[in-house]
Amino acid sequence: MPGTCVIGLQWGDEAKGKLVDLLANEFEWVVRYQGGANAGHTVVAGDEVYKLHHIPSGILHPKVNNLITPGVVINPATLLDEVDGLAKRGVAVADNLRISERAHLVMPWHIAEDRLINQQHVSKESIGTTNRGIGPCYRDKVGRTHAIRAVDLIESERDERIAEVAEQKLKTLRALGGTDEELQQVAPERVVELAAAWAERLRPMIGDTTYPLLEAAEQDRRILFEGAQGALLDIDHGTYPFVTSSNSSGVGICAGAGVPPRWIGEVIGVCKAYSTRVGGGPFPTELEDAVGDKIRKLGNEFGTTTGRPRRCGWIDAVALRYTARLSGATRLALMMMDVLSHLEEIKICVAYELDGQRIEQLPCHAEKLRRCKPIYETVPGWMQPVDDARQVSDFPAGAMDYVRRIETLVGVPVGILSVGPDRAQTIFVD
Ligand code: 2SA
Ligand code: MG
Repeated sequence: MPGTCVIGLQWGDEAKGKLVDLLANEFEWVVRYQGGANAGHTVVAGDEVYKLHHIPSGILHPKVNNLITPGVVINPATLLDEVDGLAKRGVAVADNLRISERAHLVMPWHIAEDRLINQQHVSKESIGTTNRGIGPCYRDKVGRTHAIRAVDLIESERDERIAEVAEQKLKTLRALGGTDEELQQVAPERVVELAAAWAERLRPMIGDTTYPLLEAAEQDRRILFEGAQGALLDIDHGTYPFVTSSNSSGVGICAGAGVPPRWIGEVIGVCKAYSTRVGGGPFPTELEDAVGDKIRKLGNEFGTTTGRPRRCGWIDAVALRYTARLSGATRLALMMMDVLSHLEEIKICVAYELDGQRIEQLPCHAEKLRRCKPIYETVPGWMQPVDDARQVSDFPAGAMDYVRRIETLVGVPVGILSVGPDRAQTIFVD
């Protein structure tokens, strides 16, 4: 089967970028198929740290063809910054990156709308978006009237189309109470000019990705699909409304990439050995105490895109069992095992208590999930560093007991363990 996917099973930041970079060598194609510049994939190669938002993590491997397919929303300015940043460090981008002409563009008004709407609360709390214009861009895509796609940048009626939408958006932003600066940012003449500059640089990269990808799949070429965010943030299946605006669980691959399900074989479900969440929304196993602070510090749990401190807590097997099944995970990758080495006691959430009843399934309603109290199993910490581990036999028994317990609770075998950011700090489990 040609297709392998890397999917986050929690609320994002599971270290998917590291894994994709590590696996990319074995693939001819690496595909980003949903989300946008809200993603922040950190890849460490030797002494170099790369923070990628749009560009597939396969870009660091010169032989890999990288695709950004129709389901992604692209901020052209951010994408170009990323291209330039990589070029400065000797990573050539132009030849091995193709952007789908069907992909929608995040325009300056989307960023302003995101900020203005994000201040409002849904069910007592703000979603806490990344303010990258993601929700407003996907909303316009589905609404169809005000959307701009990559193809529009390179078509002859570009200026008219953009000016027309900008006029409409000016009215919207005024009504939402946009600042003078925000209104200036979306002035039609300004955006028309910006778009012309983007078009000139992006034209060689914009094209069809669907036929080449279908051909690659039909010819049994190896394709790696790189998920962004995590399954609990899936617009249809996550902790709605505290989610992102795309299908970030395994079910999103086909629609976002434009490949039928028959070509997807392996799904690597990536999760941390604990949980984190950034932004608002229920988080049953959250630790608002010194242990949470310790995990944040040891795991350097701060947003790659926004620098926000991430909320930290224990691993949640109820949520993981759900997202692993939903995403069709065939293997788990358990990341950041090194962080738990410093904890005397470790807890695993095995079920929830909701209104006095034990439940083992994730409730759909955010308010219900907020009322869920985790039922924990407590295990002793192994209190021994594991960052030098290179094979399973290097792990202390307590660490492997923890791994085995997680795989039993989730119902999927652990195939990969990670003990640090470096490529070498990855252990493949037989
Ligand atoms: P948005 O901006 O509309 O997608 O926000 C909606 C919710 O989705 C969450 N979200 C994320 N959660 C974790 N990591 C993400 N990417 C960045 C990273 C985040 C950062 O890799 O660190 O730098 O802050 C990501 N993207 C979206 C978001 O927090 C909202 O809860
Ligand atoms: Mg991230």
